[in-house]
Amino acid sequence: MTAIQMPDQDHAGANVVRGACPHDCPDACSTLVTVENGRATRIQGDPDHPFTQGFLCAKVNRYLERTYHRDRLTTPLRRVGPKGSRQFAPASWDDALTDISARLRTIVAANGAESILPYSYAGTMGLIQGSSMDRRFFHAIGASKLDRTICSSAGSVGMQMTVGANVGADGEGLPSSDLVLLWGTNTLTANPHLWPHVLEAKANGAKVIAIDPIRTRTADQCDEWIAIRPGTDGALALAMMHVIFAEGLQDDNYIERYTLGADQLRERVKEYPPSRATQITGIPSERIVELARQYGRAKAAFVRINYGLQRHAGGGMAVRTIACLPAVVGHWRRAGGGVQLSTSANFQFDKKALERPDISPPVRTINMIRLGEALNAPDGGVGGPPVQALIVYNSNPAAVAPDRTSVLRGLARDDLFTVVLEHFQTDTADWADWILPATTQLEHWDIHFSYGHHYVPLNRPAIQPMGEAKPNSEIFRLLAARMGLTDPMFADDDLALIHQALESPHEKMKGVTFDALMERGWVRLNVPTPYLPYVDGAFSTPSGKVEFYSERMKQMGLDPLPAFTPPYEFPEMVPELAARYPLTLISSPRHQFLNSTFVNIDSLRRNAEPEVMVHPVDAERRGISAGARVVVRNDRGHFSGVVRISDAVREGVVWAPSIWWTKLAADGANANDTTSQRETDLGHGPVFYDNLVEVSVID
Ligand SMILES: Nc1nc2c(c(=O)[nH]1)N[C@H]1C(S)=C(S)[C@@H](COP(=O)(O)OP(=O)(O)OC[C@H]3O[C@@H](n4cnc5c(=O)[nH]c(N)nc54)[C@H](O)[C@@H]3O)O[C@H]1N2
Ligand SMILES: Nc1nc2c(c(=O)[nH]1)N[C@H]1C(S)=C(S)[C@@H](COP(=O)(O)OP(=O)(O)OC[C@H]3O[C@@H](n4cnc5c(=O)[nH]c(N)nc54)[C@H](O)[C@@H]3O)O[C@H]1N2
Ligand SMILES: [Mo]
Repeated sequence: MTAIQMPDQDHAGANVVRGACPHDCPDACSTLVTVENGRATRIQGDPDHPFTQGFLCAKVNRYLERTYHRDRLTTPLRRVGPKGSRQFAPASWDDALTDISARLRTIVAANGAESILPYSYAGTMGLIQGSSMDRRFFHAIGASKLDRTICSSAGSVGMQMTVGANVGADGEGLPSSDLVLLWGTNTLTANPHLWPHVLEAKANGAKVIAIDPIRTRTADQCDEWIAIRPGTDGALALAMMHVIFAEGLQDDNYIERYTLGADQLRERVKEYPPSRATQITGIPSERIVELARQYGRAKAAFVRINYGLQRHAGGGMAVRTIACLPAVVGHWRRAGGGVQLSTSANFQFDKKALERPDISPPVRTINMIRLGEALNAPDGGVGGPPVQALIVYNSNPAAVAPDRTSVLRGLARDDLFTVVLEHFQTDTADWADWILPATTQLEHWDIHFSYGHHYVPLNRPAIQPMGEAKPNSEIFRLLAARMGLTDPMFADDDLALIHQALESPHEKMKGVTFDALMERGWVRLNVPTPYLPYVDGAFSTPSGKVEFYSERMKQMGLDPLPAFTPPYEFPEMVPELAARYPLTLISSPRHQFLNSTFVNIDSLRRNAEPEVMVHPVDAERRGISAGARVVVRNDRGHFSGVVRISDAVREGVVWAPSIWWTKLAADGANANDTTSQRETDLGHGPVFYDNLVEVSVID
């Protein structure tokens, strides 16, 4: 089993340990942790890392406060009161493992192993603590599989349909860019290490424009804010292409050589003159024309889309449509040009060796955003046995999953056996039968990828585990042994797993070796700086070209050409619903939180209450005054907050900075009490921001 191997001193005199930020963020920072007498005393960004550039974000600057928090879980806890009563008693690991493995065996015997559901996401993005021994364990016992769709699947598939993979432009090319569109992304909050590169572009003369229904802190820093209606980005991109083709601003040579379906695209965009897009997007027609000209005349426009804009019914199509733009104008040819949704598909670790999908029998797959349905339907929602055991790690579904009412009804089932691996007693842990204490990034090994740059980070443990906490990998190793799994793959320790992940024949992984990672803490993938993935085509679509026309989309029964797909809850499409619930709720991250992580950190929550930002016109119509307590509701549920009245939201839009721990909110609810389990057009993703509500003052 894995003993924590403490690292040697990295720097003469000071015990500084090289690590990696584990959180779900494109920046995947490299860190330096100072350790004195076995205690971590400082964490900082690696000054030598070209993307981290020596600074950390508001949240991870508090990582030590989080690690040494008074509420850290330090022993296994067994439920001793009724479900959800939050009554637990400490127990030994031996008792915990004995009871959990016995319960799982009984459940398998009664209903088959598919009645066990793993539930995890990106509490840590580490490959070892996130997707290695856990996957082997669930594959070996034959548990149901989980489709991990909650964040990025709509956009990822959108990129795959157009350019072939979720591989986009390199942020380090930004200094060469002459126009930057921050499109549906709150860079300063969600991707702050891109910002220095944006500033370089700006210093070199680029205009920086934010396209967002909210004037976020990022939009505030841009040259311009374009206040688009939520869920309408596809229409804007189509109208831009309309103008570009109409005015001859396209790059015919690039189109000819590297794209498929240009004639059909030209025909399609004729259907989207700026006047039509104005009706859909709410952006004045002149502004759309001007934006198209700015884009068409630029030499290397950098379009940063992130995941915010794809959380609507047509999220996949919107990303696919925007991803057509750089091919139309040929900007993929130049540093600083192109679209970036992600860089993740460049990281070609040997995931099959880590996860061993080959040992899984054919089993059903459950979509994680439909957890409510999965727990409540007698057949898990997809056919087969009911879900009888839920094993949660790296996720807090009672706060983050859509349609919370339904999720909670499921978690409250007396006949559901729930195990939660956690650092803290989260909203989800409250419903557990067993809570198992997990280590944090300072206490275990890991290796990471990034979805915003091209460097592989290694994380070395800096301190001993707190109390009896164990790494996820170790907990699954121990469970595997108790379940009678004797194959040597269940004994691989974390360092062995890291080595296996690095055994990749892929060209981009050349030079990414364990020794190099140990020495520097991070290694750039084997790609040039900046990396121009499509400078001479080489798209990984079936045709090898940018697919304006997609046969695969057609086969899925979808429009093979870019189009505007309205939100499910687009007011003009659902007038009766909109009469009752006229406002669109966006519940994107609060600056100081990382999804629901850090909400329990005093210095980050600062006694704040959940807030609801409302436009002055909408506030006046409802007689809402600043500071009032309001309830936000629809037919799915409600939550409350304190009102801020501001024209930083578009009229018709409300913003509830998220994702609150419900037990730290006065009413025990959060924005996901109002969100739905519906799926996006591509990738079966969530539609968190496709959500009509009404806001009213609480008397
Ligand atoms: N501080 C902090 N950083 C984070 C996170 C966090 O919780 N906190 N979460 C991390 C995770 S998991 C992710 S996936 C990324 C997400 O990173 P982003 O995608 O940047 O984050 P979001 O805040 O979800 O969405 C960004 C913006 O999209 C806008 N938006 C919503 N709907 C639309 C639309 O239809 N069109 C347009 N144009 N804009 C729209 C929102 O108003 C918001 O300002 O950030 C990561 N980084
Ligand atoms: N309304 C609304 N809902 C949303 C979103 C939104 O914008 N609005 N955003 C969505 C998005 S983009 C995402 S990615 C999801 C995020 O959903 P989750 O991936 O569930 O993210 P977190 O809420 O941060 O919860 C992660 C949990 O993992 C735990 N954890 C961290 N490291 C470890 C570890 O090493 N071991 C174990 N056992 N546990 C660990 C943390 O303590 C934390 O409680 O939420 C989604 N939900
Ligand atoms: Mo996410």
